[in-house]
Amino acid sequence: ARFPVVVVGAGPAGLTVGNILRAASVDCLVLETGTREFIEQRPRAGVIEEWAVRGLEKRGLARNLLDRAELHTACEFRFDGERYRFPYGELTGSHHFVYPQPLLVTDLVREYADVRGGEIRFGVRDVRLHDLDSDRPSVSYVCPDTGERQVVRADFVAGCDGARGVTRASLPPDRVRIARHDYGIGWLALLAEAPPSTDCVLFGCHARGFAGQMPRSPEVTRYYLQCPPGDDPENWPHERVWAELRERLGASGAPPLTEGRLIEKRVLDMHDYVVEPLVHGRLYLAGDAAHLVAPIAAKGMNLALHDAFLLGDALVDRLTRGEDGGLAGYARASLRRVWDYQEFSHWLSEVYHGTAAGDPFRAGTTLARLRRLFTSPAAAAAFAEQYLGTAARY
Ligand code: RFL
Repeated sequence: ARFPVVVVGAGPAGLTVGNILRAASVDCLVLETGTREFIEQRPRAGVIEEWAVRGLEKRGLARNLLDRAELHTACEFRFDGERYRFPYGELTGSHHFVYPQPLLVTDLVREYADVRGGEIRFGVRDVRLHDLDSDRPSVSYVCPDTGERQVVRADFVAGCDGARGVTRASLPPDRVRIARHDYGIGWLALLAEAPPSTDCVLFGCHARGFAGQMPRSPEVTRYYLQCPPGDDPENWPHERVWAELRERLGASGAPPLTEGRLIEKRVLDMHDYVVEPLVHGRLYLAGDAAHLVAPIAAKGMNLALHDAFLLGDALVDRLTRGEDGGLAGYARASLRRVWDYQEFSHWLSEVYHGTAAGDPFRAGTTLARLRRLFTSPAAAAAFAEQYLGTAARY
């Protein structure tokens, strides 16, 4: 078999690339290790920036999202026992959309496979990339039904297989630089079967550690609790989780937290990485395969969509009109936003975690950084721009 493009991975990045290609009648094949049911239910992100929604809308991929997403125009910081609402919508005229990632993935799979007639193979095993340096690369995989290895030839391979995929590992080690940052911090990521306690995102900056609330839907709310890296989720029974959330998100005048059954409990070791170059021969990396940003500022899926818009459009230009400019500029255009978001996450990490570092000096500077957001209009405007990703140019 031969396809102009083989896309490895059916997450937000891979499915968006696939949809852009199919809209231009470019044939492609998406390979995915998970089943359709699995990827349509895997809970993860929820916050999508307005420019990313407009990018999806422009490509006919935001119908359900625009019908169903909630709009967020403010977040709330809690520190020193007080609540501080940050109305970024008023400051910028821009807002966040909250739409759970599994719903977006479901929409993208349906549109790609059922509407635009794209091919996708689920449950593939042991994916390998071959001859990336040549103009005839190929991808092989073991077929789940027959157990046989299939080979697919391609003109281009899009590596969209996330943080644990194989495409990044196919780059020759002497030709890549992986810039990595470890925060030395864990986050217990929780999903509670409960409505949000407050209608907006909450950031609790507390001496006992960070706590966050991110509304996902009227029925499900995400919470985070800072914990030691590598901590065992079993150390966090229901009572301990809710006692710690109450303590760290406590503030005068705050409504009590709405408790509910915890339906997901995982420990994330907070780290970031950026792979450079993003391109090797005919392989183009996109999304978490290329760069991971810890969920500190809810940026990961937004960056995956940004890459997918750039790469999808560039592949269409190349394959339908022979224009190479988009592919040639892909890595540079992607990485500008990536590094900007990495820097912001780094900055915000100190706001979240500085008061719990056990160092009175860091606690002092962290509180100064927090207070500045609520006393300096210039600092507030800069924060809002970065939080929403609205800078005109990267
Ligand atoms: P994905 O979504 O991981 O998709 C990759 C797909 O590739 C498949 N795969 C393979 N397929 C073929 N062959 C292989 N060898 C393969 N290996 C893996 C996988 O099964 C999967 O289907 O990557 P993509 O498309 O780059 O999208 C990235 C986003 O998913 C990620 O950045 C976000 O989830 C990050 N993130 C958040 N981002 C936001 O923008 N806003 C948020 O609010 C937000 N919250 C979060 C998050 C990530 C979290 N976790 C789990 C780390 C909250 C959490 C808890």
